Amino acid sequence: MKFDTPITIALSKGRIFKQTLPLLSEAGIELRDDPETSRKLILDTNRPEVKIVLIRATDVPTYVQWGAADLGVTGKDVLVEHGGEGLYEPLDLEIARCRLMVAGFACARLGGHRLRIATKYVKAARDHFAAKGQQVEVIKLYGSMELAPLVGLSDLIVDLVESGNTLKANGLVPLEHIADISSRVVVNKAAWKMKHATVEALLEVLRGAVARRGEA
Ligand code: PRT
Ligand code: MG
Repeated sequence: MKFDTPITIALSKGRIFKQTLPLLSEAGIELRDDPETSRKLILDTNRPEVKIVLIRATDVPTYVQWGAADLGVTGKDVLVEHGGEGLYEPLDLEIARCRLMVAGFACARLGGHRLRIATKYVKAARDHFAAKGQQVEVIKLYGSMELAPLVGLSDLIVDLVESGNTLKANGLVPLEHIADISSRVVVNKAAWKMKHATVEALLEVLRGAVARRGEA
C-alpha cells in the first residue's frame, strides 16, 4: 500500500507495542529501529512517510488529541479515563485484552457503608458505582492497587485482570465485572479530515488483519 501523506503513530512500550507490530507489518510497515536496544523515542520505519512515537500508555490519547501523533493505539481503560475528547475511535484491534474488575477480599462487603475504592481508574470506578446507586469514596493510585486492601487503605480496588494471578498472589478475588478491555485505534479529528485517504488506507489493512486473525 502507498501512503499519500506523512503519518505519525503513537504506541506505548510493552504489550500494546508487541501486539501492534505484527498488524503494522501486515500493512507493510516495518521498524528500522529496535526499541529494545535503542533509546530513541521517535522510531523510523521502512517507509520514510511513517514514524512511530513511543510514549507512556496513559499519554497516547493526549498526544493524538493534540495532533502530536495522527493516530495511536490505546487500551479502552486508558481511553475511558481520558474521555476521548478530540479523538475518533474507529477500530478495535482486539489485542491486549483483559477485564476491568472490582476486586477485594472474598469476604468483602460490596454494599452498605460508604466504601473506599482504590484505583488508577477513577472515572470508570465512579461511573460503575454511580450506576448501581452506590456512594463510594475513590482513592486515586498510580500503581500496585492490590496492596491497598491488604494495608487497610481501601475496602475494594478497581483494576485490570488478565489471568487473575496478581489478585490471587495477594489473597484477593475478582468480585464484579465492569468492562471487557481491548486496545483501540484512535485518530486525531483534524488528521481524520486532512489525511483521510492515508488514515483510511491504513485502517482498511488493519481491519483485514484483525478479521483474518479472528478466523484463525
Ligand atoms: O506499565 P506502565 O505504567 O508503563 O503503563 P501501563 O501499565 O499502562 O502499560 P502496560 O503495557 O502494562 O498496559 C497497557 C495496556 O495493556 C493497558 O492499558 C490495558 O489496556 C492492557 N492490558 C491488558 C493490561 C493487562 N492486560 C494487565 N494484565 N494492563 C495491565 N495489566 C496488569 C494489571 O494492571 C495487573 O497489575 O497486569 C496485572 C494483572 O494481570 P494478571 O494476569 O495477574 O491478572
Ligand atoms: Mg504496566
